[in-house]
Amino acid sequence: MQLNHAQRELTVKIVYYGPGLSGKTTNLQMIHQRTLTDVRGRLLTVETHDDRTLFFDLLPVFFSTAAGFKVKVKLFTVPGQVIHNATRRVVLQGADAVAFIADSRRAAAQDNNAYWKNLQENMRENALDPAQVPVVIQFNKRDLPDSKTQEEIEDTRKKGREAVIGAVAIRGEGVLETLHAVLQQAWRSLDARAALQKNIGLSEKEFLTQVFANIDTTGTELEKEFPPRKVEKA
Ligand SMILES: Nc1nc2c(ncn2[C@@H]2O[C@H](COP(=O)(O)OP(=O)(O)OP(=O)(O)O)[C@@H](O)[C@H]2O)c(=O)[nH]1
Ligand SMILES: [Mg+2]
Repeated sequence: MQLNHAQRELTVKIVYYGPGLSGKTTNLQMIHQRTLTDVRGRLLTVETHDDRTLFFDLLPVFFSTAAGFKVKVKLFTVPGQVIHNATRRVVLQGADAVAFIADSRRAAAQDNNAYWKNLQENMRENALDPAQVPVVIQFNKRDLPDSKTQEEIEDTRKKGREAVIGAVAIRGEGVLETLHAVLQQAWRSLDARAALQKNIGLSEKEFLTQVFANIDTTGTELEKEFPPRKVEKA
């Protein structure tokens, strides 16, 4: 988090983390597609020749609070390929919360576990306390054969303290739900540390409502709580 009182600006950083090809970039692309053009920044992507992220994807969303603070939400993804660990570590610096995108196929379990460990290591390398930085887990690619059953996902949810969300990111399913969960956790953690409500008058409800006022929630679980406005096509 960067809180600049003089400029009345708050920047919240969310990092999408996980193994190669788990669907991190796809999550950001889906969010970008559904975000109003006047508040969204560019989706910057650096791809290698085979479409995999070499550097990172960054998608900023902006709004102003009732109390006159400018809020920037920055969403980053890390490159999942094993050789890019140094880049993963750099991108993770200063993360306020993490969305861990796992591939829900059983065959991917080992990879998921390895990257979960890698996340903890890189948090420590960045002086982030894994116990302090909230993580939301998304089990993506639920459309593919051999993916975990709903029951197995429930089991994971019961075992850990993280929120767990099933998704089919290519169809946009579970994508905004994951974003909502990770932003809610981020707000709560920042409020505990920096008293956002007290210091800048930003409540959890205003934070989430402002973000999702700019995102088309049609057909998602968020539709009722954050009714979509008409979205102009980009
Ligand atoms: N079947 C299926 N394919 C998906 C889903 N989500 C993403 N994909 C595909 O999986 C491939 C990898 O997706 P990316 O979003 O590029 O994965 P990534 O995690 O950003 O990969 P790296 O940047 O290399 O770490 C692409 O071909 C996507 O279209 C899904 O829910 N189901
Ligand atoms: Mg990527």
